[in-house]
Amino acid sequence: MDTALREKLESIHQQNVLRFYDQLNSESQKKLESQLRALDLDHIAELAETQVKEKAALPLPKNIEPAKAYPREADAQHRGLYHDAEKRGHELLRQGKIGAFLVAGGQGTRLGYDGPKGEYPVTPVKHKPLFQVFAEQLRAYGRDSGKSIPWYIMTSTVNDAPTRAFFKKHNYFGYSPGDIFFFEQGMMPAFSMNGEMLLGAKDSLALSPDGHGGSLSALNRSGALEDMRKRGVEHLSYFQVDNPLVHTIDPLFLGLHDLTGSEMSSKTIPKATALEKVGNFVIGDGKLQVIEYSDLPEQLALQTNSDGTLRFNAGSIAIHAVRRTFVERLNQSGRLELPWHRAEKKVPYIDENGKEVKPDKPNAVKLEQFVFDAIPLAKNPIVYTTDRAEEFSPVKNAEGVDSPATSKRDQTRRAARWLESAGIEIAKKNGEPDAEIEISPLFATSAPQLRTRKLPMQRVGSGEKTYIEG
Ligand code: UD2
Repeated sequence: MDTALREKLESIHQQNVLRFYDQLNSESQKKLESQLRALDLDHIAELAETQVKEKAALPLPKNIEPAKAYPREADAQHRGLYHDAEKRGHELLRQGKIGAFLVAGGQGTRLGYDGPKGEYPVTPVKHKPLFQVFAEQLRAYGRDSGKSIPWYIMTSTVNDAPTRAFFKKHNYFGYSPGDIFFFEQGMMPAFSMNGEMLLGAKDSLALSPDGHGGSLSALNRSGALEDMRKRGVEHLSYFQVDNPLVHTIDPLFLGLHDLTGSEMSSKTIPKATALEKVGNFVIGDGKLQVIEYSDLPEQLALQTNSDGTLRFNAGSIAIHAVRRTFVERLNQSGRLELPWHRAEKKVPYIDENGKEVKPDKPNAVKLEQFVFDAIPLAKNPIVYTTDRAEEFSPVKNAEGVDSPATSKRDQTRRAARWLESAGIEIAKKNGEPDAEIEISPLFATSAPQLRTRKLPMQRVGSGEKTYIEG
């Protein structure tokens, strides 16, 4: 080990991570060294003091008001703007100025799936994995605009190799491999409660992904931003891996984002319940921002308007449009200045005697950055309302709400609605489609597009499993 690194660790009181260094073979020594070199150690020292030892709660804005959002459908006031925005969105696509950005650093653990979450089979009839749903949608949008869409996919250290192998095994789901740019997100060490970095093994820090906010620095570090510049990509259409209903590309939303000069735009839906586990769009001390469900004071979350609707009703579904020059600006200083969210967790570690400890209560602090914390730093950020039934049904839990079962139900419901809008009759039971229905994104990416297609049937009967191929 070079003395400079050792001295640096000593100077920031983190030399304990080298406790077993001299016993390690040279490969293991290199591994630990490269993990340490990947960290900004001055920053680690600062975070250990300010975020770990001190239980610094994120300061909430003093004045919290509901945020205003653009309506889903254009009213008289917005008709002209929405018309221009949709046109602009299509133009941006034709000119190759839109890239897709999937953050897929997460694993399917909560679903009982031991692998990248994007591999999880999610559709009701063909059981397509999440990655395939997104790939086919993006292929369809690229085909329709005559310009293929560069696709940036953020993985994490644990799932990068499996994710790449999965895409390769499936021939990139028909995507051109040259248009997919995989890159890894940053990792953060877990800290003991007294601020020391923990070892997960004698030759490894206890590392975990640095949150989806880290995607904004990983874009820069990985060369993805450079790739965007070369290709002339001006905006990223950002989405998360767990929502198969997402419209990965939405010309109206992207056009609105561009025409309003917004640096970061977001989609919102009315919340299902006051305490639903989604972030809340608010105006905090005059600035648009998201306050996570766990941070919004309950008494605010429960407030209602005189007509009984929720006062804070704008839920965040983690769909954004982000201007490339904004991401460049955020990275200018060399450090992404987003707040760190602190969580106390049970993290297995190697103690001073070299024994592995599996704690039964939280023993460590993990720090993550959240992508939506960039919104208050953006110029002219806007929020646009979408429809839950059309665009949000994530798979997060093995059972119950936001599970594979509810998501499949919602995918079938949406497909049934699209077909009904084209005059197809759907068998119903208690008001619900009595069938499982799946429409390939290559056949149609929206109800209006579906209505332009020649449909292979007149009706969907009881108990049928219907797949409409693209
Ligand atoms: C997120 C939002 C919540 C709401 C909800 C909508 C946060 C903190 N909360 O809740 O406000 O919008 O989504 O579904 O975001 N990911 C990475 N790297 C990481 C961490 C996460 O790639 O280091 C990805 C992960 O693969 C997934 C997404 O980010 O695609 C969501 O992460 P999560 O499951 O931790 O967020 P969740 O469901 O608590």
